[in-house]
Amino acid sequence: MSNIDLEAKIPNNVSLGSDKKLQRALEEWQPNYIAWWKDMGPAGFQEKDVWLRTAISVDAEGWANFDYVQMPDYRWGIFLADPIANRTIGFGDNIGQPIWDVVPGEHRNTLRRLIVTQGDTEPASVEQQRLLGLTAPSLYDLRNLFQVNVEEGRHLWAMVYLLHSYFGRDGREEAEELLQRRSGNADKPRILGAFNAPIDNWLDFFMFTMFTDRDGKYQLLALAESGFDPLSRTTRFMLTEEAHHMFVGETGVERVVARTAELMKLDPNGDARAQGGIPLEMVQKHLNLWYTLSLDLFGSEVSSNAASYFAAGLKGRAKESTYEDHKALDGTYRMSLLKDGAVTEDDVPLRNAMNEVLRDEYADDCQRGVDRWNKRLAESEIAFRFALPSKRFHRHIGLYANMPFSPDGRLLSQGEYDKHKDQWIPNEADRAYVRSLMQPVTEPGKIANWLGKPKSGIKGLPFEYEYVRL
Ligand code: BYC
Repeated sequence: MSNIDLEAKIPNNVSLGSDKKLQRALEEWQPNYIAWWKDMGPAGFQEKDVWLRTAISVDAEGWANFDYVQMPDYRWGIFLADPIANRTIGFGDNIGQPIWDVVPGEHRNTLRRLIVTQGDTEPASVEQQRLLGLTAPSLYDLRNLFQVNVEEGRHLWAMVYLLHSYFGRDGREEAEELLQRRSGNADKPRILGAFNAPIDNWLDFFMFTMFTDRDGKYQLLALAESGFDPLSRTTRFMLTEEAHHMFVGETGVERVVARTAELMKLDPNGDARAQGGIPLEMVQKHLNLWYTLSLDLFGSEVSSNAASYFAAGLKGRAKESTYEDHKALDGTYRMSLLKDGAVTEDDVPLRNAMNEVLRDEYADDCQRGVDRWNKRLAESEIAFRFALPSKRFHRHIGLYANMPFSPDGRLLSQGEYDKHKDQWIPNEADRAYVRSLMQPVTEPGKIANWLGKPKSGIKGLPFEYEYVRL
């Protein structure tokens, strides 16, 4: 069990105190991070007491402490999961060899790039969600938003620790740049597409935490397999925190659905909108948007990058140990491809298909969430059912990028696609309507009309608890 230093300027279990140079470098980055947080973190609530959990160890039991804290004082720490004794590289050409405790020279650039890409998403999401607190539907939701935000901040710390520790001056420069790019800024955008899309309402926030954080889960699972052990250990612990983020998303949408179902029952014409709710068709459009933006985050269907990450032992499959063949040299993976403008099924060499393998596991996981929402509808005796759109619909990366596919996966003419797009993806009028519902509710125990209450509060506390002291 690693030593935990909670009193240090930067709480950590990586013996930071014994490496003065590294400690100094991170302590120099710290005020820049705080300045970024104050500038780009949650607007309007920095001086409020928020009932937050803070990671204080990596024990499966009791790794977190819950208390009121003002966000700029949050104890962002560096925590790596405990090492696994005698761990060896679990896949690719170097299978069976000892894991790396330092960065192998030949993989330095690739690893840095993977770590920077991962790191970039964390502050990006905080920036995207910056204004949401001002329209929170309840104190419970407000607190959950801030919980997600501070933990994305900690995940940035996790990646910055790796950059500072293992990549010298380049790493320190990258760490600075992680604080310079801005979500949605045309001149200095965040690296990946979905992290530049606006999140200006709570339905998008719930969809983001359902679908985009779930991409995070799968990318982190794949990186947790890495032969570069510090990356593996840090991502393993990040996954512990990530679970709550997806909970916020999945139950958030479920509560929208439950409330819409109630309002439909209340209305003489079964019209949720007439009662100030979000119609199910509109929820489906937001689902379409965030699911497809998140599909893009897995990269191209056929990817030589993915093949070389796998070959080198840098990035595996999620839960690599559940597969039989860890070399993936002979296998193939069946996927839909485009040939002469038509969709066909074909076999792709397995290593080149690793992005698609991960994307398919992700899609199955998303489907389980959608099934739970549909169960809610069935219980309410409502005929509507949600569906994940085709993986070809509304894509911006890979084989199907910018091609006019319908949600059920048919290739349309551009004209036909443009004619229907407003029925599939939130249009301006939809956005204006959803925004009009976003009125803050800040009294303990109260909730906005468009959203259902959660089954319980946080950590055994009631929903009525004063999660944020205003
Ligand atoms: N947007 O072979 P390709 C999270 C680029 S979320 C823009 O297709 P590859 C979180 C690609 O970089 C998880 N560009 O892709 C969630 C490449 O560029 P170059 C984040 C994209 O390399 C919520 C080119 O296209 N973690 O943690 O196999 C809140 C062709 O490359 C995109 C990671 O992503 C895109 N969507 O895979 C907070 C893990 N996709 O070389 C946090 C680290 C591809 O031509 N990243 N490109 O300049 C990776 O493993 C890989 O970089 C990717 C791409 C999976 C993203």
